[in-house]
Amino acid sequence: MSCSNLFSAGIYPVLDAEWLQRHLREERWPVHARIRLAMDMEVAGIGVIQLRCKNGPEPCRRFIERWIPVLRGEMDRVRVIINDHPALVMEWGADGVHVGQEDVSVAECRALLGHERVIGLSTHNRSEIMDSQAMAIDYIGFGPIFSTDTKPDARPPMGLGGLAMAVAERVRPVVAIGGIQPEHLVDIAASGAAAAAMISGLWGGGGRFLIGQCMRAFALGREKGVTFGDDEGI
Ligand code: 3NM
Repeated sequence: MSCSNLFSAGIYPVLDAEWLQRHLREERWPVHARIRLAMDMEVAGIGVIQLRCKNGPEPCRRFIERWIPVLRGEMDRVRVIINDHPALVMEWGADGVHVGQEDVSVAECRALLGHERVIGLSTHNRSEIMDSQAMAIDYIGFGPIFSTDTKPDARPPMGLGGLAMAVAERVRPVVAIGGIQPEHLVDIAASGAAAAAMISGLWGGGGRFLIGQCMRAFALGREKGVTFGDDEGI
């Protein structure tokens, strides 16, 4: 499928079941708290959201059950991507899947999902990026850019230099991930990444949802990137 509009907002929020439960007790939120979050993302113009759940089949099912109806109810055009589980994408009528290097293969995902749905693939170095060239994917995740506590088995950080390399390969739109905080977004965007995928960095003190602030910073970085002559990055 085409990625146009998918990353127009620059921020790719990842709602991670484990992180949200550990830090914000998401499983206890009243439904209106989820509705409020979805409305904030809709108003901001978010085009794609990932539901990420590494907790096993039953907790994942409940997490998806809590979120998909709310996202569908409150958001008109958003694409909902589910991490790791192409079968759940079909079951819930979601819009795509994001897989890692060791997960279900892209070929299997594409066979199950058909050509209209989105497939994203995590990459961590040039060789994985080059290998992804022949795959039927719509975007690559690239990271971790910075060190992160969210993914205990994350690889060593690649930094902004690594991100510049990933963008320069021009294989697919690059979504930067890993340790990204609001203050990094100007540089991430200026480097030509199509978007920043964020888990912990979306949340400020007291559980404040920082989507507007993040999007403004990304937009500023895009302008800066264009100013410095790198207007073809996305
Ligand atoms: N994937 P945070 S890093 C899910 O490098 C994930 O592929 C990574 O969480 C990769 O925004 C990461 O809180 C964690 O750092 C992202």
